Amino acid sequence: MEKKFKKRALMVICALFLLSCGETTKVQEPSSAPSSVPISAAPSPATVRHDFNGDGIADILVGAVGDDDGGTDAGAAYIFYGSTSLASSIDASLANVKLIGEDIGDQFGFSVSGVGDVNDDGISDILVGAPLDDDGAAADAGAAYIFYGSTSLASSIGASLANVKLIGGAANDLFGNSISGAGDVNKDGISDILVGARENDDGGANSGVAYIFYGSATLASSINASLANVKLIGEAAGDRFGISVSGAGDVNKDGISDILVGAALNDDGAAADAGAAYIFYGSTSLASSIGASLANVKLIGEDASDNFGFSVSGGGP
Ligand SMILES: [Ca+2]
Ligand SMILES: [Ca+2]
Ligand SMILES: [Ca+2]
Ligand SMILES: [Ca+2]
Repeated sequence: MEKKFKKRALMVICALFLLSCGETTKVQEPSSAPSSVPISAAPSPATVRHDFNGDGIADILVGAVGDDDGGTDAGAAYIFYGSTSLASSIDASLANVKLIGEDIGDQFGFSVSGVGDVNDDGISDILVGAPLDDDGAAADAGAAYIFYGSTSLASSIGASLANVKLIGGAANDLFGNSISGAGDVNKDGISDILVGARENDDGGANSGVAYIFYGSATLASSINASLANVKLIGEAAGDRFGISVSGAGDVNKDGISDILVGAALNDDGAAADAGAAYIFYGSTSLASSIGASLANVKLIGEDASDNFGFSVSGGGP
């Protein structure tokens, strides 16, 4: 166990080192940076946030990218229900629900988040990313899975049984490397979701993108990234826009939820890889494609290689 921990710590150090090596260095693959997952709270219209089994108590999610139940490194995510009598130590085998990755090497669970009630049935839902999933255009396009919360979730659920599978648009996009609830960014009364694909090339090689999918009572069971409601596109090659995403709450107090996207290798600060983070205000009339240069607010890293924006989180709904 200690050996495993040391290995993990070494991986994190290596990951941080790689990230600071500039645009010519590829950002670490998910396999070497499980600890970089931004775990962020998402706004939810429900009275109790992230209550996945509808008992009025908040629940939690934990990812395990190296779990082998679905094949080597298929990955898994665990749901533990909140309770007034949680034990001081709980083995993962005692989780209330285990969600299991589909295929070898998917790294399902690289990112996990409660996302509010995206299908408008009154119960909070669950989003899990698998950035090395290969079901999209080609290898490592990535995927993210929505599981609807329920008073009767099974104790073990394969990802192929997810209610909705969101599928990356192009090879090596790493769609699902970051995910989050978005709050209700289009103000239609239903929670929306965010999915980052930090190595998408639409704004230049590895500029990265972040997608907004609007919640709906009639989501299809499989949705390609090309059908996202809004696509936010990184400014410049190598920015890794979408390395982190989060609902931001309503930061400009106009009554609509806003969102936050990090781009840890953006170069607009003092020097290379200072990093940046962008705030996009929610609106009833968001364009379907928005370049990051049109963000409402750009937060800019201080010094070279700061990697500002590596993680982001909102302060509340
Ligand atoms: Ca609960
Ligand atoms: Ca729901
Ligand atoms: Ca909405
Ligand atoms: Ca707002």
